[in-house]
Amino acid sequence: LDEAGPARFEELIAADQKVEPADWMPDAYRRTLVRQISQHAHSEIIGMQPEGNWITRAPSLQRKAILMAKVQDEAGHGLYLYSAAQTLGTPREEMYEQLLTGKAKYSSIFNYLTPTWADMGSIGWLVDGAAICNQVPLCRASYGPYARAMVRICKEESFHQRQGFEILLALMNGTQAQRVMAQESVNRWYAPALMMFGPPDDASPNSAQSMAWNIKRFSNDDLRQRFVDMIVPQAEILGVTLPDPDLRWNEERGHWDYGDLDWDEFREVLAGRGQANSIRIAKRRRAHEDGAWVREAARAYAEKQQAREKV
Ligand code: FAQ
Repeated sequence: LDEAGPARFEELIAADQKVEPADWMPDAYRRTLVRQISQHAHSEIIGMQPEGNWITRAPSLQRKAILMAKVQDEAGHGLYLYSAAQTLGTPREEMYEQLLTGKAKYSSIFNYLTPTWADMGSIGWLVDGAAICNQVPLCRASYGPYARAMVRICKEESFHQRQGFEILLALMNGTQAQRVMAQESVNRWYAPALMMFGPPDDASPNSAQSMAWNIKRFSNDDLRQRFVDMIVPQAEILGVTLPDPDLRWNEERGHWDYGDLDWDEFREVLAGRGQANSIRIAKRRRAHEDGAWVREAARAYAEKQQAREKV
């Protein structure tokens, strides 16, 4: 038993320093981190599907190469995040199991369908844009392995956002039909992207404790506001209209006011009744089963190496 552990933990948090895997930490801190980091990893892995849907149909060789690189980055993000979560003592197999059986959550946003090419633009611009707003502060999260993983992830997300913006810009500079396609897509992705930040602060049960532990640095609503303030001028440059009649500059607050979001829709998606929940999980299960031989081969190889080292 590490008697100095609890006091040392409090000191680290008070001094805004990093907690490392071998340090003592409260069970609830460990559980919160495993929950958040594993859900984040699952989001990256499931998040490959909406865009993976367009790799074979990208409109040019260059667009296809860029999209493939982006989807591969998402796989990489998922893998570093599973590694970060494993340092807290939860085996990767257990996290996979939670995802495949529907016990673990992943971001609501990946349960929306991607019927048009413009959706690749909207995902990059709005979904990666929201991801960056949410994740840049996580580079300062108190748990060292999570914070460090976030640094590289955020750099890659910035490239992802720019490529999405550029897809929409090309469409908005294209034909009338392309402009209509871009606007229609932004109409579908705007509100779900705002919901990515989670429930409003007064309905966010985890925020207060996560902020006290320096895991979250800003509340869900503060980050959502930051995102709205960021995308309004970008929408102007693109020439798209954000589908919110209540969007207006508030001189007093120095921020953009925005309309209420449909939190019933959010709850429905979290309950598994979004457009694509069952498609996403079925596809993930199939991919996991198809990959069984790779895991077996890797295990057999590791055992062989270990046996050799013993000789
Ligand atoms: N979807 O008390 P809070 C990406 C759950 S970006 C589903 O406020 P918390 C990049 C929440 O888990 C997307 N569930 O919770 C990419 C909790 O349930 P629980 C992933 C949500 O944790 C781009 C309950 O509601 N990013 O993948 C959502 O303090 C393009 C109550 O909520 C991250 O995961 C939601 N939107 O705050 C990839 C970032 N919101 O667990 C491919 C890290 C809330 O108690 C393509 N995570 N819930 O059963 C976070 O920053 C936080 O976990 C929040 C939620 C802010 C998401």
